Amino acid sequence: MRLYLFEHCSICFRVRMAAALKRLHLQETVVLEDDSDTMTRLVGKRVVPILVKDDGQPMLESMDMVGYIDGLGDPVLTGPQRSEIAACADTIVVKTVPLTWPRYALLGLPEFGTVAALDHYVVRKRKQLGDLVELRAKTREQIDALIPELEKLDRLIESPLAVNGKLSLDDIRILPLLRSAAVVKGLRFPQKVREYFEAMMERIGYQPLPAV
Ligand SMILES: N[C@@H](CCC(=O)N[C@@H](CS)C(=O)NCC(=O)O)C(=O)O
Repeated sequence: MRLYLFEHCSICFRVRMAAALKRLHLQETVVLEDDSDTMTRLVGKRVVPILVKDDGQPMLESMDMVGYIDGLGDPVLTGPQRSEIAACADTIVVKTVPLTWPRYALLGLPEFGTVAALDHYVVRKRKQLGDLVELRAKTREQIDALIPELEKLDRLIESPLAVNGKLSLDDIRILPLLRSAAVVKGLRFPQKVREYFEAMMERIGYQPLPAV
């Protein structure tokens, strides 16, 4: 199986996380940000993640990929899900985007491995969100807006090794968002969020991305 991804992409990280929890090796291809041709050739549009199964069939939806991977052998994502966690994930995404999108461009990630790829990202994100430097200058307010959402999550976390006490799809919803938020230097996770982030990243064998 081969996963096409961007290193910074939290949705791609869902799939990598599921594979790591299953101790299943995924071949990975990091697509250059401006390499729309590779994505279009595989699935007819510009999107990642793309999981190409061993039979050559591509999958397009990350949660389907997670379900597919978890269904190989004994499933591990068998715990209960809570609607409060999904709701929390939805608000955390909204509050982290203005912090994380302007920073990914600074991290030297492989999808930005050429000047053209990096500029392609900056131009696209500027159209969607505004000037990235101006956004970074608003870091303090953006962190202040995010903290209450992380505190809500903090109150919901049941164990450092599973947000609901037993691994579930909610962990797949939450951990990739924390990995993204952790690129923000100066953002301090509340205690249970920090313990969960550190324990889960260690469990799946991933280092956090650099923080800037
Ligand atoms: N429904 C898809 C959504 C995937 C998605 O939104 N991917 C983003 C990742 S950055 C994307 O490909 N955006 C288009 C782009 O970067 O041009 C899934 O969950 O797998």
